[in-house]
Amino acid sequence: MIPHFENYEYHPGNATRFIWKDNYLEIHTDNYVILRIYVLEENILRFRYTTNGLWEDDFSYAVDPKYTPSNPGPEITDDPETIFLETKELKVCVRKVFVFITIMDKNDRIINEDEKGFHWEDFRKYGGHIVKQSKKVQIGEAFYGLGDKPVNLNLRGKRFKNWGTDEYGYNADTDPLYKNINVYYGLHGNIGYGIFLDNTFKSFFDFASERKTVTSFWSDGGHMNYYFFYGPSLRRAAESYTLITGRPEMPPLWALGYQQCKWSYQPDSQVREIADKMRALQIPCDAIYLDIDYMDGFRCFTWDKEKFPDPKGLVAYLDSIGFRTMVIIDPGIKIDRAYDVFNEAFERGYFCRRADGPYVKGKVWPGECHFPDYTHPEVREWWSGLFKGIIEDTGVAGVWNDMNEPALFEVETKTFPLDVRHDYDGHPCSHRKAHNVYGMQMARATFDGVKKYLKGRRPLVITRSGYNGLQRFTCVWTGDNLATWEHLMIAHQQTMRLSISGISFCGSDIGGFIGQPNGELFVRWMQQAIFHPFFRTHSSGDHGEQEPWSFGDEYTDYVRIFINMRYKLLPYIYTTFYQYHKFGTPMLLPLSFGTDQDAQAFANEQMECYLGEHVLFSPVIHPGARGTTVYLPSGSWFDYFNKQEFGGDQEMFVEADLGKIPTFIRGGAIIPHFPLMQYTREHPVDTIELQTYYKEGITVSHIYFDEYDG
Ligand code: MIG
Repeated sequence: MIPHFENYEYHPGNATRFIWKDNYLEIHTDNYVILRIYVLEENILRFRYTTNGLWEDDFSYAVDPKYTPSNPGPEITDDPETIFLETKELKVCVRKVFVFITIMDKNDRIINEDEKGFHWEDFRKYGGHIVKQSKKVQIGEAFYGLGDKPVNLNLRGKRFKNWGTDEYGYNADTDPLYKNINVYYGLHGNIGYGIFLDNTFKSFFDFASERKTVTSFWSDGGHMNYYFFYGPSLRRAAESYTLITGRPEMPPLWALGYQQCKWSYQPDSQVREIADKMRALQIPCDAIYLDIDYMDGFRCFTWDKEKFPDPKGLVAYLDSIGFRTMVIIDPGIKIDRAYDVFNEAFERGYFCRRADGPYVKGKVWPGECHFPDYTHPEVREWWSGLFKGIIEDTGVAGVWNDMNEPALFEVETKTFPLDVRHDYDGHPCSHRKAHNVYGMQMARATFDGVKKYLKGRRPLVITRSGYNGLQRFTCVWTGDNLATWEHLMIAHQQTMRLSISGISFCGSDIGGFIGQPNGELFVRWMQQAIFHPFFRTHSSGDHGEQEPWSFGDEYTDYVRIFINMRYKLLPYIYTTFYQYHKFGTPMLLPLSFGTDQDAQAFANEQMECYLGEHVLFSPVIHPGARGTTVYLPSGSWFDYFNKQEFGGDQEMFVEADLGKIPTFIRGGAIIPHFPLMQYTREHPVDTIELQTYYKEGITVSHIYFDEYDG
């Protein structure tokens, strides 16, 4: 008999036998449920369940193909009630009745424990299961993660959905947004861990919202398949997460410089004017963006012949004064028999089809479009090849992928009908399963193409949507935010949250996309963003200007001060990127992730954060504010602006007029600085200033440098 809790809710039966194979323990039950517990590392486990004894192909877009588990063999024992699996760091207890899981550290402290554990519900409408997992909330437990959610850092008390959605002008608490990042962290006492649900169906996470003592997660289809990462520090849990889902290659240095964008700079003469003005006003900048209006009728991979008659000449001119050119590419391909890209994809059958045959049709900027199925390897290969023109022939340096949730106009669901078919790399499925990976597979194909035609130079790709693991291919921005003070705070929360969710290379539209900031808000946004890895101003252009000089000379001067500060700090930021690339360390670490002290004490800290190993900052986020309160962790700290020294373990108000963002350097640290420059390739850098912050004792600092591109 299948035990159940409520109507239509089922649970595994009792364990009847268990067996160790290669790198997993397989536990069979008396109702056909099988659980596999993989031991990938001493601190990393994977749990996989089938409800009927049948396994799907073990295929994942999230897991880095370069990852090879070290597969340490655990010790396995049992007694009449329980099966025990022990690694050097963990003890997993599987109760034989209903196979309930408890994960403990080696001191028998509970890290994570099933409540109902794995269970499932019929999903008749769909003809399948909703697979669920529920865990007990531990005392004082705080929760983090989930990518781009626009809420306070600690997720406790809230419920979220992951189903990528184009949310123009979202607000605090809007859910879901563009990205589908199924990883979260728990922290109680000094015990931190992470859980990654590798299931691409619409997924939900409830952190003690529905029931105060329970955290649960579930997906509208597929199998229960999740990874567990033990810290005990949250930082190590986050590093372990990217060990599995991958880390990015080093970006070119210019991609960490300041970038200027607008919807849209046009025609080409305006693009030149903006770039010239940056140089004339001595505001450092490394890249300028072309939004959708550079195209001919929004046809991807074409140029508007009137507004941009000589793209190669434009790009070469920009390059000559130190600007890289970035262009936007959307997934919608205009249905137009006179358009080569369309014809090729149409004839080769590369567009996504409805279940009953025809290509799915949807309206976006170009009008009626079809959409490539980026989950097909041959389609990705073809897509990559399309970048030859833009990159190799025209000289563009990188590509911006938008609308790839995928977003559709004029339909209530804002996306494809659910019956649409996808190849899913040889595992054909409907849009239910492929929706959340569509944008990531587009960005991946874009990355491969840009990389190929840059011939050894390093690519920059930016995406709006994506799934876990997207960080291997692309950086992200947070989409269509607003020019409000609330959004200044949200931008920092999202950026910190993305960073701990494996995606450090992230940033917001500085100043806000919708509406116009005043000078004060723009300066506060700019000074916060100098610490965000992706550093770009963007605006919708439905109002006035949003360039560094748009708010009057007084504000222009402040903006220049902060962009200069970013450039001076580039060797430190580049080194921090290297630590992310090499070890998966999040570049932005909220206090609870960055501390070596009592992490739980910082469980609810909202805005203060580390950039890399030695810089601590706390943005000012209120209009008219004269500063903000900062907590200095133990040790000694120096105010970056006036070099005043402070003891740690104290909270204090830090005065910060518009010319300052509260920033502290750890005592003993050495922070490498570049000389002033207008763009990263201005002169070969042969001098790096090492700013040394005194301490009696030892602090280890790092510096990484290389060719910076190629
Ligand atoms: O329907 O390309 O989030 O950054 O400027 C709007 C135009 C489409 C949305 C992006 C925004 C971009 C805009 N795009």
